[in-house]
Amino acid sequence: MELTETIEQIQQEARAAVLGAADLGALEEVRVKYLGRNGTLRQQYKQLGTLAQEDRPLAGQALNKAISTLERLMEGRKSALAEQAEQQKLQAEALDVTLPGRVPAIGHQHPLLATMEEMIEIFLGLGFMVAEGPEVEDYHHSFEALNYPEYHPAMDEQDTFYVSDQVLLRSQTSTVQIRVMEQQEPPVRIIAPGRCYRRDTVDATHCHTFYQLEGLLVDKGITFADLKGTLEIFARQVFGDRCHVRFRPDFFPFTEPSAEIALSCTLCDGSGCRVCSGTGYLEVGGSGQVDPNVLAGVGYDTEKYTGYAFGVGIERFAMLRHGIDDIRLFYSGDMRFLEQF
Ligand code: 2NM
Repeated sequence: MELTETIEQIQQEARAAVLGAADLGALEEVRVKYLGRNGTLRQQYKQLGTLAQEDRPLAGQALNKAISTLERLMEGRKSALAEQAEQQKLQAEALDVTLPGRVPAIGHQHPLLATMEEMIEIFLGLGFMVAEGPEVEDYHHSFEALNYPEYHPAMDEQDTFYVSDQVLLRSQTSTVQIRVMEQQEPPVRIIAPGRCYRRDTVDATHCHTFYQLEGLLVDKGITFADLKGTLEIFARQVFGDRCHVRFRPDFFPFTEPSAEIALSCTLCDGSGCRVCSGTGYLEVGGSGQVDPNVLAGVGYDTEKYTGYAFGVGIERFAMLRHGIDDIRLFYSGDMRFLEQF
């Protein structure tokens, strides 16, 4: 075969290989194979010597041309493949900036705690201070100091959750108020908000664990009228000016006289509805003049000082405030419920 034909053949073959190279790596292999120092095409320079003197220039030119053509083709292919690789890389790293971001989950206050804080704020505004005490109490602060005679039937519903004979979970935050009175002389003007425990069968309105806010005021010349006025102001600040506070006689060992506290139903304005069972009123707690035995028990001079005390269930207020009909929802930990607040 003539050298020029061989060159032509190799060039065709190389051309196909260049165009068929799938990536830069394959193209480099093609380059080495044909244009490398020992590449098929460059090897042809050696053949030039075997030709007759007069045939060499033409064949040499053909070889030079074949090489430069192939080099140009190679350059073109190389930039096309580089461009393609760049595109693929960009595509792999593509970031869709229009995708919605991941919103971090931010917690918020539990509805019970929020209600408690609102109630606390109102009493702070009325000049009360917040007192705190242990949730695990002794028999003395739970019953004895609160004027419960030993084995009295009124202890029954609270006489539970014993840790030992003399230690139990507190059933009311009155225990906190006793502890404060033991520490200081009147005037005393405190509220004790917190968790309490009681013997109760769980249903839509009762739970063995619940939250209470109690208040205590002891000073010279304190009467039942002070209690009524204070609770009326409190109720109106929570539920608005139309809210009316009803007092009905009740019994507690630690107060005398004692009264049940009920608020006119804010949902039906007292005309009777499902929430207030048609009565127009909702019971929220108890109250009374502190029994002189309780004051004497902490060493106060009962000839000089009188006082009033009250206790309300925080769940009740939270249920009224949000229209919640089952107390168990508060303790369920159910995010579908909690996320609504
Ligand atoms: C209530 C109802 C009535 C109360 C009594 C006392 C204390 F410490 F003076 F004895 N603190 N809280 C009290 C009175 C609590 O809750 C239903």
